[in-house]
This record gives sequence, structure tokens and C-alpha cells, in this order.
Amino acid sequence: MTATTPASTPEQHIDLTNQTVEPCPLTAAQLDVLNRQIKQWGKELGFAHVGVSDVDLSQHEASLQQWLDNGYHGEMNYMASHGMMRARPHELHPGTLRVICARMDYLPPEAGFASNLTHPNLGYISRYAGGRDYHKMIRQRLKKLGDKITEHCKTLGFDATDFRPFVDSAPILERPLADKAGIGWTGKHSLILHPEAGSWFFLGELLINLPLPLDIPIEEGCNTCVACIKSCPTDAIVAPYVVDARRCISYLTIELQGAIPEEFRPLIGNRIYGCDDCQLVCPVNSKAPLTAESDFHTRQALIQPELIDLFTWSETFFLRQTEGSAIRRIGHKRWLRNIAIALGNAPANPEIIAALEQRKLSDEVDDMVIEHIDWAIAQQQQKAPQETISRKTQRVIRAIQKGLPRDA
Ligand code: B12
Ligand code: SF4
Ligand code: SF4
Repeated sequence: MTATTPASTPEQHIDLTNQTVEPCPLTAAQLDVLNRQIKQWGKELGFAHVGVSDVDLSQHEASLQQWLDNGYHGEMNYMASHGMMRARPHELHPGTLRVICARMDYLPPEAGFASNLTHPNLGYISRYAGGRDYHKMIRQRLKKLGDKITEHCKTLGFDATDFRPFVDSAPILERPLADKAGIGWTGKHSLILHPEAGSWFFLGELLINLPLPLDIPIEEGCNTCVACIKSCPTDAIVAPYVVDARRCISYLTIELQGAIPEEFRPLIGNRIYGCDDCQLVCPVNSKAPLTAESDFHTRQALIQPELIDLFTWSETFFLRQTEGSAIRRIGHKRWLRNIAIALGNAPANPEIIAALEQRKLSDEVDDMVIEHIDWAIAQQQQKAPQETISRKTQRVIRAIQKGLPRDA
């Protein structure tokens, strides 16, 4: 899908970052061959797509600053703490001339999106999180890619290759980089998506000091569609390409440490870890490939799990079940907080009230969890017996059944 620009010769190489960098002795032809090799090695390492971008994200600095000024990062202070380094990979890792961007698909087989959302007594876990935590795995593979490049360059007489792998947690704007590297276009939900691959993938980057040929961004393909904006349960996509994280269920259930604001609780439904709705209604995802990594397959205990069962997990059991998974990071208390909300949103049921009351008596809850349990009990008590899922979610379910029949 992507084309590449010809490599500049070392003499011609224009450094947009005003860095003093060692001149790279590799010729344009050698860099071209290396570029093709990198794509091949990337595939062998399990990356579905690898592209190369430069380090110039200056056009994104103003919108990043605006996002932070609006407070859209909420409690994610790390988003504000690195200044504009997020948009300046060469400041994060001096000497960087290119960013090798990689995509790894995570959509598990038998995703069961619609059947999960249809049953409000089941917990919905975002499909990126049902298997092994991706951070370490992708970083290790990127490191291997960097080692291969280093070895290759050594055979050409250049032994000053310098690289650094990043996945997610680094202060770097991964999506604009992936956009520039031709991995996909920026959707109105702000995620990167590709016409053949959809958006069910992680991104990772290798910052490197080689003037590799650049890939060309692919054409934007959202056109007049606004399905993601209209379907977001909490109206978190406040404008095309802009997500107010404070409203996003992913932030509320994963990043937020304390109480979840009451206004959002009924809208969260049965989503107990993350949210996929903006991707579920996206027509581009109809062709998305399944993951090639068995590590990303959903663990048995997390396939269509009953909320009441999950709510009884002790801290020890929770830690055992979530070993090596991203879910472990939120800890047992926030796990209980999220499930309490989903139980409050479930159809009226005396068994649920009993489970909530029982949990309050355990020594594993603190004031924050108890407040959520009390909210859930009140919701249960004031609900008509057949009240269930919101109209918006019903629309999402219909969209999944129609647009993603394999994953419904
Ligand atoms: C903070 C964060 C979040 C926050 C905030 C999300 C957000 N939209 O910013 C929360 C917790 C809400 C979140 C949620 C999710 N996240 Co997240 N998250 C990140 C993280 C760490 C930083 C993102 C960031 O810098 N945001 C700040 C904003 C300002 O930057 P930005 O959205 O990239 O914005 C740029 C563009 O929108 C662009 N822009 C602005 N206007 C315009 C206009 C046009 C026309 C264009 C083309 C561009 C454009 O300029 C902006 C820069 O200022 C990245 C990893 C990373 N280091 O990049 C992962 C990451 C973005 N998340 C990811 C995922 C998978 C998710 C979830 C799907 C998880 C889930 N299922 O629950 C959801 C999706 C929610 C959503 N619709 O975004 C993946 C995305 C992969 C992909 N295919 O794009 C990433 C890249 C992690 C990874 N390494 O794979 N996430
Ligand atoms: S992940 Fe869910 S809450 Fe967040 S923007 Fe997408 S649809 Fe909205
Ligand atoms: S749902 Fe529509 S607007 Fe949103 S990302 Fe997909 S194609 Fe673009």
C-alpha cells in the first residue's frame, strides 16, 4: 500500500532537527536495500506492517498543546510532564533521524463482541487486553529488529548504529508518526486505521540514527462517515480526531485511580476494562485480520465472564488470573470498582444485590469501592425489572452484527 521516497545520499541528507549527527557512510543504494530488508525482518518478527517516518512532528505541536491546555488528559500527568518532547523524537533520543513504525494485530478469534455487549450480566473486556500484555513482547521484537539492522550495518563497515525501541508508554506521539510512516490514516476516533487492516492493532517504534528512505502516508479514508463519533457511549470524541480522555471509558476504567464520576456510570454499561465501541462501528474494520499471535488470544477465564463470578475473585485470585496481562495493572480495587458499576447497570436481580452486600463486608474493599457498591445497590433497587442496555449500545450491537458478522 505504501510507496517510498528515494533515499538521499549521505551528502544530500537534510537534517530537519538541526542536530549534530555523525554522517552516515551508507550510500543511497545501500540504504534502499536495508530498507527492504527491514520490512522483511519486521514481517519475520510478527509485524504486519513496517513503515519509516522522519522525526518532524512540528505540525502536531499546537494541537497537542491545545489538548493539554483543555485538560483532556485528565489525571494522566505523564502526558503533560515531558513538554513538547512527545512531538520531538530526536529530543527523546538524540541522534534520531528516522522512526521505524510497526503494527502488530491483536484481534483475537471468536471475539464475540455483540454477544458480550448484548448480555449485561457478562463483563465486557476490551479485546486488546484479554491476552498477554503487549508492551514487553513488542519492545523485545523491536529490539531484535534493531539488532539485525546493527549487524547488517556492521557488514557494510558502519558500526555506529544507534536505536531505541518504544511501545505505548514512551512520551512520543505514536499515531502521528504511524500516519507519516504509511501505517494507516488517522481516523476521526483518533486511532490509526488501514483500508485492509482496520484498526485492531498496536503500534511500536524504533528510533534510529540512519537516514533511511521515507514511506509516504496513505490517503485519508473516513470521508463523510461519523459513525464513531455518534456511537461513543460517553460522547468522548468531542471533535473529529480529538478525544477528551476524561470522558473515554478506556480512561475511566483503566487510567483513573479514584472514583468514576457518577454521570458516566450508567453509560459505561457492562464495560469493565476499556471500550471498543468506536472501532466496532467503524466500517473499515469489516476486513480486519485476526492476530497471528496466540499470546493475544483471550484467556479462558475472560471469555464472556459472568459479572457476579468476577466480583467474587479475591485479590490473590485476581493476581493469579491476570498474571502477565495488562489488566493486572489496575489492581484489585479498581477491578472491583469497575465491576460494581457494571452490576449496578445489570438488570434488576436480588442475587446481584446480595453479591454487592456481601462484598461490602470483605476486608478487600476501601471507601472508594464501597461508594461504588452503594451506588450499584441503589441502581439495582430503583430499576424496573426489564430495564437493560442503552439505545446507543443496541445500535452498536446491530452495527456489529451487520458489519462484523465473523466477530459478532
Ligand atoms: C493517552 C493514551 C490514551 C488515552 C487518550 C486517548 C487519545 N485519543 O489521546 C486513553 C486512555 C483515553 C486511550 C484510549 C485508548 N487507547 Co490509547 N493511548 C494513549 C497514548 C499513551 C498517548 C496518546 C496521545 O498522545 N494522546 C494525545 C493526543 C493529543 O494525541 P493523538 O490523539 O495522537 O493526537 C494527534 C492526532 O489526533 C493529530 N490530529 C489532531 N487533529 C488532527 C486532524 C487531522 C485531520 C489529522 C490527520 C490528525 C490530527 O494531532 C494530535 C497531536 O496533537 C498512546 C501511545 C502513545 N504514546 O502514543 C496510546 C494508543 C494511542 N492507544 C491505543 C489504543 C489501542 C487505545 C484504545 C483502543 C484502548 C481500548 N480499547 O480501550 C482506546 C481508544 C480510545 C480512542 N478513541 O482514542 C493504541 C492505538 C493503536 C491505533 N490503532 O491507533 C496506542 C497507539 C497504543 C499502542 N502503542 O498501540 N489511550
Ligand atoms: S473507546 Fe469507547 S468511550 Fe473511548 S472514544 Fe472510543 S467509543 Fe468512546
Ligand atoms: S467510524 Fe467512520 S469516521 Fe470513524 S474512523 Fe471509522 S471510517 Fe472514520
